[in-house]
Amino acid sequence: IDTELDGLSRIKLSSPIKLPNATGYLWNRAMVMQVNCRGYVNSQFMQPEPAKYSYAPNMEAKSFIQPEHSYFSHHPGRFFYLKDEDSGEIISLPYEPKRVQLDKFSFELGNSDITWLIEHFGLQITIKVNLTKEDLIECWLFSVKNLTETKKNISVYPYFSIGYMSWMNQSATFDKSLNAIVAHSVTPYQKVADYFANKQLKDTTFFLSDTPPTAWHANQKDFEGEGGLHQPSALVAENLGNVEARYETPVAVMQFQQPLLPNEHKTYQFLFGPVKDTSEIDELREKYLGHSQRQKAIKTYHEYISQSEACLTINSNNDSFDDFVNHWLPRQMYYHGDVNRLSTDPQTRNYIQDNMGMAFINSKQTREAYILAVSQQAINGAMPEGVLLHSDAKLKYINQVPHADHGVWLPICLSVYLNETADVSLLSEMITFADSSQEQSFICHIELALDYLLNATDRRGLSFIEQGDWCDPMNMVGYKGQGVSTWLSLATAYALNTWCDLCNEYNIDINQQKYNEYRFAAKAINAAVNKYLWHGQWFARGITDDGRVFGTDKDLEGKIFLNPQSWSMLSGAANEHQQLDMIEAISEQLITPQGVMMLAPSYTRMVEDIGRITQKHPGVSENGSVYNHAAIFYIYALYQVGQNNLAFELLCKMLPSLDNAEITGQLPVYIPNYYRGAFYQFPEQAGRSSHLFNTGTTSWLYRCLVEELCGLKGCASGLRVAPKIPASLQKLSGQRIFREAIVNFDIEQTKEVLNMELLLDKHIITGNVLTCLQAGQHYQLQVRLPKVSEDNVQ
Ligand code: CEZ
Repeated sequence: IDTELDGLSRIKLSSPIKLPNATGYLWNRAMVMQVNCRGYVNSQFMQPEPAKYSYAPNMEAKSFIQPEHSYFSHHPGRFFYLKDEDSGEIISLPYEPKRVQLDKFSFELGNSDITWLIEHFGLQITIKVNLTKEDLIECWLFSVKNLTETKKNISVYPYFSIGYMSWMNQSATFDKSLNAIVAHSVTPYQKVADYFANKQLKDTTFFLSDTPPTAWHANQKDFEGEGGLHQPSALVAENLGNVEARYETPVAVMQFQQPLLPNEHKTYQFLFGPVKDTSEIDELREKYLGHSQRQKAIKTYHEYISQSEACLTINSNNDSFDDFVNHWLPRQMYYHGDVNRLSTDPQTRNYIQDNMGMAFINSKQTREAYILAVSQQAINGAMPEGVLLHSDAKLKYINQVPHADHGVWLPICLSVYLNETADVSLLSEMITFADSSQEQSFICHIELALDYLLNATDRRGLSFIEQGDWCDPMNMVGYKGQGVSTWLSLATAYALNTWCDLCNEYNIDINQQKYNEYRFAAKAINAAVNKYLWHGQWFARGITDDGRVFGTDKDLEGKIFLNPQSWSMLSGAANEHQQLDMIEAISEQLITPQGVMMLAPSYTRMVEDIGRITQKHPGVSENGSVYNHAAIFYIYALYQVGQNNLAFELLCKMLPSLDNAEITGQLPVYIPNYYRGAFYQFPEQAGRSSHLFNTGTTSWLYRCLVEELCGLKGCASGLRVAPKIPASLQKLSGQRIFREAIVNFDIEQTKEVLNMELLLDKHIITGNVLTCLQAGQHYQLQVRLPKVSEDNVQ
């Protein structure tokens, strides 16, 4: 494994065996593909609901992208069998399905391409894939060069899975005029109405080549024959048998017989994707086939992904940390903000948090998203379960279950938007409701959401949890209508305080009585949480429908939950003593080498007054993994209470790196939604990555880096400077783009000062707010900080 920094970094893996599940991902607004180092691919496109064009060999359930996705021998993939015609030996590239050890192997993840560089049989092979900016197409390049002194005779056989398309109708054959294998299907349905709706579906998958094949094969079973994928029978004969699939599982295989003189090389270009009809294949061929078309597409796609550049670049003298922060993290944050995890009804909390991250990249998009979100609020203040992104979209899966937390996110996340832009005009936008054409200001929408939350409380003033809060699968604590959530109560208090703080900072015109009411309510919630839920050293997680307090020392499993502790620091419920108690309990029970677990011990059996979370495998997802979204809340909270050393330590643990790759099993190109937890129960699996790059972690992590670690946070009058540098980091420099001003900064800890000193373009700044920054101008900021103590308590 090795990393190379060439402007934009490429992450390289030099073995297909060491990290067999390692993946990279590419996306555009219409599709996403996760590519495994061994050649397996998981891909889907939007039409507008997520759909497949390269299916598994069996009927697949439609679901969201799952963690710890497992690969199996007939898993969809893009493979290239390669026959040495002189010796008859066959291998498959990049590695599956034949699994022959290759002389040289390198799996390389770039910003906008995924590439393998391979050597075997004296041949040098490059396989590369990229997407396009907006079309539904995978663009592949296969090039092979003879490195030896003798002439070689080879056959290259791309094998692209099409899979089980439909039980009603599926077939595939070679279309000579297109030079493509074309597989047709009919999406199964029952209702007549669906016939009309399905008419627009892209039920055809095509695989097109720039070179006419020697022969082809489109029938998966027949191709394999008795040999199986390891020794496909169809490869025994000199040429493939040109076999169609007629209500048989399609596959796209072509054969290119090719002599190669010493040093000679040959390149093939392939296009693969879904279409509605063959005329679309023609259009795509025109647009993307050919050298110059390919170069153009690569460039525009690169430009698209490069829009992920965000507002911070750092240099901390740790290349892999910097590379992740400067490049891979914004890339992942942009993926979330720009395509909403490829769903048409993102959960409201995800939508709002993912768009918080967008405020660091392209704040206009955040603005539009927040307006759209409140336009789907009910006039009684309830925020929807999910935000519908187009007119035909419907609330599906998890969005049909009532969760009680959707109202808290807007005021909390809005503060990043305002800090980045100071755009108070958003607050006076007049916006209608899901169930009323009455127009109300954005301010009013926020207040309605807060009022709704305040009304959804029990006699103690604690928030009802219904069938879940931030924690989706905590669905049976309150399904009878009585159970309450500590976390949601605290999040409500925090949302109220955040809104009041924003009103002060940005001079928002809020009725004084309302303001007082909110401050009072936040205090009352904090008091109620202390009264009913503080148990010894930490806050319990909630009270069930039948009045059982859970998440305390009395429980054998699920004794301590992370979220209530983190959010009590945010809401102000925890005093300093409590904070220290909680931090100690967390470090004893929840900290692992990969970060902080979200609860412990993980549940090993169903608890019927808690719910589905307890049925998840211990250490997986919400049942006590290092759930990074929860971990980043804790880190953010630690920064708020001045625990800067600990916050940084945990933040570093969260980042994937080449150093911990053998434990996590993934490459450092994204934060996974979790690392396996249950550290004390199942230590052997602990630390494994979920390999799932959909996570609410990214925007909060970026927020921690910008606003807390670097301490370059916007406010009404400018850029407030208050770095929270840990003792372990002597110096930190970089660039912060703030309201279009370019601020190059150098932060340094030194014994020479007792208080922070700021120089802007060599002029001393009094106070810590840079009020004079102009868009388009460059500045040099020097920050000298007194030496930070190693002590965690600041
Ligand atoms: O989904 C996430 C949600 O997208 O789980 C988080 C929640 O805050 C996010 O909004 C914590 O519960 O069992 C389930 O339904 C799970 O809850 C998953 O759907 C979970 C997955 O990690 C999906 O990415």
